[in-house]
Amino acid sequence: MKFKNLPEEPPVETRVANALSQTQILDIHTHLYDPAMGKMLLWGIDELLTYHYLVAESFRFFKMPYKDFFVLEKKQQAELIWNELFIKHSPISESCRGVITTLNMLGLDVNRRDLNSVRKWFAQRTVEQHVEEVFESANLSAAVMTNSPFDPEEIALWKKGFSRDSRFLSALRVDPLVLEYNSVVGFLCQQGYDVRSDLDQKTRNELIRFLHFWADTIQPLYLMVSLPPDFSLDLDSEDSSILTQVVLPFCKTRGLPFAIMAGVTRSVNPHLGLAGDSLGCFSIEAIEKLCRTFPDNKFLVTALSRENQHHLCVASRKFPNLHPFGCWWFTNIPSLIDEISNLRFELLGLSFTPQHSDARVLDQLLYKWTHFKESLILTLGEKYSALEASGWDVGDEEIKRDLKGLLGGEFLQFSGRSLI
Ligand code: FIX
Ligand code: ZN
Repeated sequence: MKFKNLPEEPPVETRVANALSQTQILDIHTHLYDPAMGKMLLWGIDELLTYHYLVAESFRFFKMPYKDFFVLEKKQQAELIWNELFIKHSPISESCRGVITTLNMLGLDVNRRDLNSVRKWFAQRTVEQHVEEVFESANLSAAVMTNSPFDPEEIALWKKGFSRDSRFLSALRVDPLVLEYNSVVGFLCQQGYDVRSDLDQKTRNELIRFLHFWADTIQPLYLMVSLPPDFSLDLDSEDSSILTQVVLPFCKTRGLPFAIMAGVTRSVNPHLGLAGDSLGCFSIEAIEKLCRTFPDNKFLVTALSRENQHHLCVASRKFPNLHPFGCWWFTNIPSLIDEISNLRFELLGLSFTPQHSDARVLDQLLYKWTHFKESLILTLGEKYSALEASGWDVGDEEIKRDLKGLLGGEFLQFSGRSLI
């Protein structure tokens, strides 16, 4: 008797990698901007090299006073960073390797160690061409911007109006309102809102009118804030009054999720500017209380400290109105991405969004997503292998379905939006 030779199925990691290469990503949090917003959209080698992650790492080696560095032109800063982190040392940190992955994906020869030839290459490109190539190569369908209604440059652009690029979606960032209300009262009055320091009914209504105006103008997918570790979410605390009396009621009315990026301590070293922020443990108990007290609100939450990750997963098991997302900033390193994704897969299955890029420079989409995919192929591959060992065959279409959910679909579902 003859047996038909069944073709051997490729290893599950290969099947995940194949499915991944066919899955478009919705990047749910970046600091990128619609190209129509002009110079707000950063791209190119000098922006890549002066990313605040690399500035912080350079000062581990630099011997110069902080201010001598910050007064320099961006090009000169980039040269100092390139020499220190790429020429005098091997660029093994995650952010340094990111520059190498990025340049390589753009087809540049990094082994020449020649910054000027890289600069020349970028100088010949247009932003339109670059957006096209980066989105295609990273396989992104869209990226969510971080839009501030308190930034004069942005306000002017939105008020003037522009034709939007559908690949750039928006999110309304309300940090100054939530964290330092008193310091924006004057600004809000100038903008025509009749508000006072006191949160009386009139002021609350006016703040809600302000939020409606911005939601109508930019059509955000969600509202958002980054909170310090010691921020109190208690209902009767002064800290949370704007959040609980203005922002959450507004989000509920508009059906918009509220995103909390929890645990950033701003400016622990003020000399370093944007690179000077650190982290602390946030109270996940407070997040649980928020989800319990506001069951009609939806919360997207990411946490900066490693210690918060397990509790955040457990909290998400308890509250369907809580959606954990991303490996943010200091957790966006391979060892922690593996660890956090494993925790989430094991405790939540597929009901979360494992990553966002937080890209500040367009080109960073290339490395941030490539490095994340390297991890996902292994972590998810391992979960499927274990499942197969338990007797459940996983089909290729099922893998595709799951990846679609992880890379944007679950977020859209949670937000009450249709799949794109
Ligand atoms: O609050 C945020 O959105 C943070 O992501 C930024 O403030 C931070 O500077 C950053 O770029 C982290 O990746
Ligand atoms: Zn961010």
